[in-house]
Amino acid sequence: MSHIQDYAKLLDDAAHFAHEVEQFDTDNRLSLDDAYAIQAASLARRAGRGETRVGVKMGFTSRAKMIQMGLSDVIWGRLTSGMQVEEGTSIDFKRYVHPRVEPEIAFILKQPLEGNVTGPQALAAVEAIAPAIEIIDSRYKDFKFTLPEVIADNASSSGFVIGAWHDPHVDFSNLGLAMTINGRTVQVGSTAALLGHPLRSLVAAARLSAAAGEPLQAGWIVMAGGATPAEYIQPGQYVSVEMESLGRVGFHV
Ligand code: OOG
Ligand code: MG
Repeated sequence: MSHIQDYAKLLDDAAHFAHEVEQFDTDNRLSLDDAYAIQAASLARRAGRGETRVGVKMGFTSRAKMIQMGLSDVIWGRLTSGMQVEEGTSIDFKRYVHPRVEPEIAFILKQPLEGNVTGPQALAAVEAIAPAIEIIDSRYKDFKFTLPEVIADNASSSGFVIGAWHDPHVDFSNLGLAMTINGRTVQVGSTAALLGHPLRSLVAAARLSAAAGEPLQAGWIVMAGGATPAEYIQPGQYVSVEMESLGRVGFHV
């Protein structure tokens, strides 16, 4: 058990003080259960610093992300209050190791959502949807990791930026989107990249969170996953994502 706490401290310190760490499981000794236990223990340390739980992020829900990172299992991580970046504001680059951004769609729930639910049941629990940007920042050197390692590192979660909330009763199965950096389009895609329909990512979040004993709560945010490959960012940049029907969200670096 103690190595769980040791890895949790290693990764939490790396995130807190923005330094990179070496991979520690290249020989695949950690099970997925161990990896999620490290994630939970590392998040408990954040809670100890006053951060509160605000939701869940899904990872590797698009082929584009699976191919970019060379991993193909859907993973999840925990979102806290300390990770939320207000739309339109600036992040301090020094607080990150080597941040990347990716276009996502966010859900906010009006009801708890737990276990094996259908798409319509999931939709009925959604208060609103919004265009979003995830700032991922793997704590591992060169952004390279195995599946258990990235899970232990809270699925690279670092920040999330959410645009204006919209009524979820629009067809958001296949909305075109573009991510721009300093006005230059760097990625284009569609919400359909997320398991064929972003609602499937929410269905998976409901199942995986309940299985971990932390079912999705009313008021929680679910980030559905990157729809395109992620892009590195640099100081001085303005990053924005524009999504068909849902508008634009952005922030400064
Ligand atoms: C892992 C996190 C994946 C997504 O949206 O697919 C993720 C990583 O790519 O570092 O956030
Ligand atoms: Mg993501």
